[in-house]
Amino acid sequence: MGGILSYFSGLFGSKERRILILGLDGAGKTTILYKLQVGEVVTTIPTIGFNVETVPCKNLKFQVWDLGGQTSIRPYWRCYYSNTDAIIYVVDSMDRDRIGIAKQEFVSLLEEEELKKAVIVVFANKQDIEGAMTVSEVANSLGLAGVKHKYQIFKTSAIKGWGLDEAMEWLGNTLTQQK
Ligand SMILES: Nc1nc2c(ncn2[C@@H]2O[C@H](COP(=O)(O)OP(=O)(O)O)[C@@H](O)[C@H]2O)c(=O)[nH]1
Ligand SMILES: [Mg+2]
Repeated sequence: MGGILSYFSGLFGSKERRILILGLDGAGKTTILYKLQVGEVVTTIPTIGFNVETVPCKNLKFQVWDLGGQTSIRPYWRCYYSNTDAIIYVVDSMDRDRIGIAKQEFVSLLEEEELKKAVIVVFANKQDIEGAMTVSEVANSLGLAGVKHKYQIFKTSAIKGWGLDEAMEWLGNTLTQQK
């Protein structure tokens, strides 16, 4: 087992943690999952028909799927919400056209009863691209200032690996301090 695995589980303590990585399609979620190198990514398609990527990494369990689009499958997302410790919400900082939809999806996540206690980490992703929205533009577009959950936003580039370790460290610290 590589050092990265122990690095991650070290950050999060011994308690089991469930982390959802969510955002619109194309935001960079799958790229982040591979970049974090937490383990083997297994893609399953629940009968209802949306892809869920799962990576179990010792005491950590990452689950990833795309938000937006088909409204008929939404109710099934709830099956995955219980006992979620954190949500990593990934935003494509270049996608100005869909930032409004990204916000709507974000707001509905935060309204979910089962996610009330989840810590929120926003990744303003694709910061390596010139002309991308800044972190504060992304924060404003999502209405982050009004969020009741514990949250933090990070500037990331999944491709370059920028900001990922910093964000995971913050999350690890925040979760271990909580309980
Ligand atoms: N330039 C750049 N491209 C990225 C970044 N993250 C993801 N991408 C690209 O964006 C596209 C969608 O990424 P993917 O991880 O499949 O998004 P997902 O649908 O959220 O899983 C791919 O072509 C990625 O290579 C980033 O930080 N910078
Ligand atoms: Mg993907």
